[in-house]
Amino acid sequence: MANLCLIFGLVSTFCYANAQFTENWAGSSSQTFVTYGTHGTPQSGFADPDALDGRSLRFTLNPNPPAGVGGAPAAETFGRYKYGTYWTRAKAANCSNQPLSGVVSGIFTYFNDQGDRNGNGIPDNSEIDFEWLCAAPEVVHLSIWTDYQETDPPNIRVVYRTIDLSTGRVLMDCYRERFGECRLLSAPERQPSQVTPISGYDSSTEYFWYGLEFAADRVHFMMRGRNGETITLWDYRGPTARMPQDEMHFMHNVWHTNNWWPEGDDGTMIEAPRSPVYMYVDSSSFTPA
Ligand SMILES: [Ca+2]
Ligand SMILES: [Ca+2]
Repeated sequence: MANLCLIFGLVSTFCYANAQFTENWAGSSSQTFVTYGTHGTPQSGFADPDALDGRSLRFTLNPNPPAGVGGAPAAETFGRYKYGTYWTRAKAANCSNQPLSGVVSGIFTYFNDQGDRNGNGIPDNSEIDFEWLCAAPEVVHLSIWTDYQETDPPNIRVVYRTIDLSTGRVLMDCYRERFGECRLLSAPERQPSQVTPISGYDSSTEYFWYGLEFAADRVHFMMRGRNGETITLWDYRGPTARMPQDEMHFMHNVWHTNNWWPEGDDGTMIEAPRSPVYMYVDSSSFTPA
């Protein structure tokens, strides 16, 4: 149906929901994404010499922003999607002028209407994430969420992988029902055990393509190396119960965290940024399976 929509140029909700799209962020607005944010500003069409087409979406996170993801400058698709392939060329927030800043850059899929379609008694939280802490820009955090309940502490269901991409070393493979806990994943849930390193990788100084293939039996996190080669970060083949069950918005954002710090730190690396912080998105696409 996607092809028919493209061939005939049909415009309907049905075609829109099924059409593949690419958003290069060259214009001042998008037909595919809504942008917003009270803790900063999304600016599409930003003149960016490092963007392939000279234009990007630049998120500015204001100095001294309130902590938390609410209010983050963000881009979110109007439509919701499930199985298919997602790619984004992006550069995460850089805080080298204040290395203890607690700032998260995210590329992710998300939907949460507090329903419980997987029937485990916990509100569903369908979400698949790439995230970077600016205090450790060589490390990528990958996660696959199914549930999140706003209790104290929160009741969560998430599988999680952390990789130092400058060395290719997998720092953590976990299943969690509580923050901080780490239950061992089964073998099909933690492949590959070692990732192809990218020499000098720094998510905050260089653009890279990050990709996600979501299928009924697989969540495949990928990126492209400097020569265009595809690198598998995590080829997750876990039980269906650990994969999102809803169609999700495709999103990007940047925000201040005051309770998440890099592994090995003692919680000092979560200062509020005192000057503006920027995340850049050059191109974003979704292709249905
Ligand atoms: Ca649930
Ligand atoms: Ca662009």
